[in-house]
Amino acid sequence: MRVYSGIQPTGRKHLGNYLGAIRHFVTGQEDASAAGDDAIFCVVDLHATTVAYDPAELRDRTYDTIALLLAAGIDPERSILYRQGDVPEVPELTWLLTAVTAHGDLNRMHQFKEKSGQQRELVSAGLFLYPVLMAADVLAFRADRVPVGDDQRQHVELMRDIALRFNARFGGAAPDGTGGTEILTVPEGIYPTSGARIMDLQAPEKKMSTSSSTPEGALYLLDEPKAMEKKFKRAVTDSENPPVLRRGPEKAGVSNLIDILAAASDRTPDEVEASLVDARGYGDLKAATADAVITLLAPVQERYAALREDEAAIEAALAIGAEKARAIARPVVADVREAMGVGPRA
Ligand code: AQP
Repeated sequence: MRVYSGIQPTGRKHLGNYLGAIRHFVTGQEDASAAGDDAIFCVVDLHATTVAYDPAELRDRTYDTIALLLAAGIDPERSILYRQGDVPEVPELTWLLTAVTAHGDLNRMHQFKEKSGQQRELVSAGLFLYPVLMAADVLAFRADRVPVGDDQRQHVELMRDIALRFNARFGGAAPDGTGGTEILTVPEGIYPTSGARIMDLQAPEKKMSTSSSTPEGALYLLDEPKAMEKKFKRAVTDSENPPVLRRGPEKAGVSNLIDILAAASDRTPDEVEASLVDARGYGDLKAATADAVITLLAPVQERYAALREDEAAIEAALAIGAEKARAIARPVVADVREAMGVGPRA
């Protein structure tokens, strides 16, 4: 069972990234290792170039993100940890896969609609092709599982469609994937049961996000504990009187805090609600949530500080990761080229 996970080196990573993705990367590493298979982790610097960005900042954020993954528990000895731009087979595969990607499908991607609307100067072709690059990331490794947050469902469905269409067009398989040759593995999205969609603390009807949350609405993984406490204290709830400490359709803020507390303390939201029966008000929920999140992130913050300092050590780990990644991707791309009739006869 090969597990593939990617993360962008954009902005400061937030609690949604951690509970929806990074934490499950570590579980994926354990599962893959127990099954004697690879877990692959990629910091997707090429994806980060699809919106306006600063080159020096991109390099810094890439180191930040690698250090954060290491601090969270990714072990480059047991797993493959690489930087996307170090593996040229992936952009090559991206181009090859555009042959089986429908323009109309790319046009329907929510993320493209959202992010293209946010661009002030240029809506790049890269932003439009973002999901094909993401498909190439995963398909280049014939990964079986892709743990992601809920917001990536549409992209994962598209990469499955691309693999199925490729196998049908070039491997003689039926459209449902049966028969023929499975040149590309059709991966499965794995969505967390808790923490799949952490919402903005100030606008709880929107997801917590790097690009659209305010600094008060997003809880950054490297925020000082005092700042975290303050953000939870100011989190938007509702004006029910007496306060109702339960999830509900008109209670986005309270539901979000309960979900965060559940994910951070490894309980179900129902268990958290049961534990709150004697709480006096929303203040108790906010304090308990802040406490659980600070405790959860403290060891990550501590390890991060030491790891981030040593860029040479990060580069050394990345060089090994790139070599291991290329050794897997190279023959896959060779099979794709051969099936497509690109380049000399094999
Ligand atoms: N709010 C969220 N709740 C749960 N999971 C989330 N993820 C992102 N936001 C939430 C998951 O984090 C992983 C990494 O996503 P990314 O590489 O796209 O990182 P990002 O750009 O920092 O994520 P954002 O905040 O979503 O960025 P923008 O604002 O650019 O759209 C993914 O698995 C994602 O599902």
